[in-house]
Amino acid sequence: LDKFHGIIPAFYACYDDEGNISEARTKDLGQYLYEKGVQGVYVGGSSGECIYHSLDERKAALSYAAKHLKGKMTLIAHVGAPSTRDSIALAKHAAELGYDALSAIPPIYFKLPDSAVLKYWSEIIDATPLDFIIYNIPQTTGYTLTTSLFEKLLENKKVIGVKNSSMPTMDIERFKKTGGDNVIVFNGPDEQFVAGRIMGADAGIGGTYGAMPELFLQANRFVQEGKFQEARLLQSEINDIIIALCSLNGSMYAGIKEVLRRRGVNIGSVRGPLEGISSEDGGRIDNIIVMIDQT
Ligand code: HMN
Repeated sequence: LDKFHGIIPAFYACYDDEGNISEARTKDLGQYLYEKGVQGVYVGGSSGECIYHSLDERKAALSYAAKHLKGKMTLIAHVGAPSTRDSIALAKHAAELGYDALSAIPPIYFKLPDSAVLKYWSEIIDATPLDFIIYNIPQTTGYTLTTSLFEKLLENKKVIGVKNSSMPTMDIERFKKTGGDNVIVFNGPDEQFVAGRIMGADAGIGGTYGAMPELFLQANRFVQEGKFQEARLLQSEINDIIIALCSLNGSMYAGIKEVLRRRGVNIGSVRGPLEGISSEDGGRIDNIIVMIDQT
């Protein structure tokens, strides 16, 4: 499972100037992250704006990322979709492209019982030979993974871990305790990356890593070296930056994309209903870049 250990940015949706998924810009973002030295990418998740894409667009996003990053880093495909059928189609596509693992949120919109959630994940897992990472993100899906369902899922050897985006770091501790050394637990909330690592997360997948990969790589090194005071202080600086990104008029992702654009990586803006940046955001983004560069 070593290939999953480290900093794994959630890959952003890369659009051309007309708002279509862009292969050229996917390549640019991939190259940027590769040069920063990240362990892998998580493609087509929340930060990939998957929820706003057609099935064909999602397939294209997975294809472009694989085409330009396969062999360079670990590739995780998020394939969760409203229907099991679409999720399976995405899973098969990702397997053909050579992804290292699949991942999926639980079913969304209708509140379904654990039996349906288990069936949904199991059917995705059975559709390909790939390993599977459960995605627990209660604040957006309304569904909370329990340790007992987690245990049941782990009976399937293809289930290698969980990306936990719930806020209590205790959830990370519980999942790690339940799965032990055979599973990999990913920290989801970037605001508590350091805490998550200390509570048992082996690695991190995050939506703000792309804006400041060097800072998360450094925080991870501090934790590995047992330099917890340094790690805590760096996390505090990171949190100032995340709060500034979340305080823009535009959506956080629009802000991150503007940061990237000013760093020479243009991946377009965001798709509605996410809001683009406003004119007032310009100066705030100047500040955010100073914060990132001075940390
Ligand atoms: C993804 O699926 O693309 C992200 O990795 C999800 C990730 O856990 C993010 N959570 C949400 O978007 C709700 C966080 O990285 C989040 O962006 C960050 O903690 C800032 O709030």
